[in-house]
Amino acid sequence: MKMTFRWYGKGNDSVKLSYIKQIPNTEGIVWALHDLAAGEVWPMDRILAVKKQADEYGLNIDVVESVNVHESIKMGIDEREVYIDNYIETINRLGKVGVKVICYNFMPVFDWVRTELFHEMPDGSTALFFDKHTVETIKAHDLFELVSANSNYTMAGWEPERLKELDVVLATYKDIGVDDLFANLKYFLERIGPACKANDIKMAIHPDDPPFSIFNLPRIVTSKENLDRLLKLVDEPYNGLTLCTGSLGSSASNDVVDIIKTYMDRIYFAHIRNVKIYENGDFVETSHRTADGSIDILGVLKAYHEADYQYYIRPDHGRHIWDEVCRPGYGLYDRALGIMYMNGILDTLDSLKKK
Ligand code: DNO
Repeated sequence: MKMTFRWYGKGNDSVKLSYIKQIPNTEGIVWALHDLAAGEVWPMDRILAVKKQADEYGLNIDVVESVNVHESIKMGIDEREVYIDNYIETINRLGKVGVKVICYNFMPVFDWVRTELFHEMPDGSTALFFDKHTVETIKAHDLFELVSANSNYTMAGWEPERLKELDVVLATYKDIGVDDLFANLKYFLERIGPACKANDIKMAIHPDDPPFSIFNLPRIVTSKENLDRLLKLVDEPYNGLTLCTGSLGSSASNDVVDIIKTYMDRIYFAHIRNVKIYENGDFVETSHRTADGSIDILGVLKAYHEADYQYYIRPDHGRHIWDEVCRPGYGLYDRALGIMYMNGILDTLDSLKKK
């Protein structure tokens, strides 16, 4: 498997490429043009600029996270045609620089959702926190205010300009159910299929985070049953998964090790994140260590190792430690510790295999 590290781009990330290069065993960056709105065609000169920056440090740019899907595609309205054409053009351009995997999500309106970005932990670190009751009772606008109150950061997909249209968008989704969302995903995947095949690019859908409905919006990438349905929707290798342990694993009913073993051959990108789930359904993101959270990270890595997994893996959200000032969940220190934890496990498994 190939170890990677998410990087938000020059001038947009507190972590430098030179630091990423120094994390043992790290081969590539996971990148995107974060300032572009969903649906825009990615300019070739900007794609080439990222390639040049990564090349300087010998890091590959094989994985993009994300090329975001325009809301009209998720809603299945006529306007989607132009945005699907744009998506295809971006796939073709990414193919030219050798991109192998595109991570994306199909969550209506919002990407990941938390109630606190810097929740204080007993050891003095801070971490991303989800308070279930709050999300069940608060209005989406108010959650935005709550989350961004004490920091310059907000959550992905919660940019103020998008929130202006929020009421209209939420109202449109009133008539869109789970089956509609599956049908709209199928339509999208079928339309982009030829471009994916021509460029040998795998699409890796990210699970919904958290993996259940919020604000009465439908969510479909939530469980083993639904993963099964989505892989069968377009039963071809280019339709694959980003297997995020923390997203699926924040619902206690998901057995992530079993899910990984079942769909191994369609997983093109592995996100390793640990979360601790409380009895009331709240959860907090912990260090990557198995003993610190509710997810069997050791079991997860064993499953990938046993299958001789050949695709990409990365540490996911880390805590904020050692006074690092960073993007929520995406500091250098705790994610680098996460990689070393994974390296330790994988090296041990390797040596046991040789005996
Ligand atoms: C959270 C990330 C997600 C992910 C998107 C993929 O930190 O894993 O925001 O990038 O859902 O489209």
